[in-house]
Amino acid sequence: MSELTIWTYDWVPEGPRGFVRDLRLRWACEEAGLNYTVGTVPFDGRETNHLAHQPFGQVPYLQDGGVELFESGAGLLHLARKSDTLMPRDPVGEAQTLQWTIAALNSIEMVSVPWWFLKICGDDDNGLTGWLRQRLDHLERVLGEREWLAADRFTIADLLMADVLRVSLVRAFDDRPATEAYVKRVTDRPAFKKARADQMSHFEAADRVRETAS
Ligand SMILES: N[C@@H](CCC(=O)N[C@@H](CS)C(=O)NCC(=O)O)C(=O)O
Repeated sequence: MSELTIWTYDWVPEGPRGFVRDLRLRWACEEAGLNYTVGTVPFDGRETNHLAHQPFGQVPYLQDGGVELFESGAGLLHLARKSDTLMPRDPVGEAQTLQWTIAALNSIEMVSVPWWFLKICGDDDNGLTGWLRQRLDHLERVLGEREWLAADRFTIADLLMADVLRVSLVRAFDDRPATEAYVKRVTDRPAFKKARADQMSHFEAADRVRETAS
């Protein structure tokens, strides 16, 4: 079996820890029992130092033997081919997983990230608030009717949607009990807890290296 390497930064400031998107790939590997190692690229100079691997200077990217790919969503779909723990193999279950995986990225995160960014920049009631509210309200209705987004079971669509929704400002935006219960249900999974703890340890170890070097 080929060696999986999840690439992330060698260090990040405290704010994004626990949310850096390598966590999505770690989490999927943990769910599926796939062995992986973590590789690092320097955070300092990220704008230019690894553009050959990730054309926007971001992380994560994934290496699987001779295959290399960026975009956390693409990485999840790649991993899902390796294990039906991540995506069912029947055509209906697979189609549902694909559509909700894309929905997490292209219907929710596409609004939630710019909204969150404007909000932390101090633009509290920014022009995206109504748009995000509408998307989250629709999702609340869907999640009130089912436990999982696709195929009546956990899939990468839940992993991704819960990761998009667990951002504290998004979570605190109005009261949506079904969404809150869903985020809790998905992030209560041991694989998420392990992936998050491992990411925190990775950056804490980097703090110690920096302290020794300075
Ligand atoms: N659409 C990309 C987004 C990647 C992304 O936003 N990565 C963040 C870390 S979670 C990053 O590298 N930020 C540093 C930067 O943009 O300079 C994906 O899902 O992989």
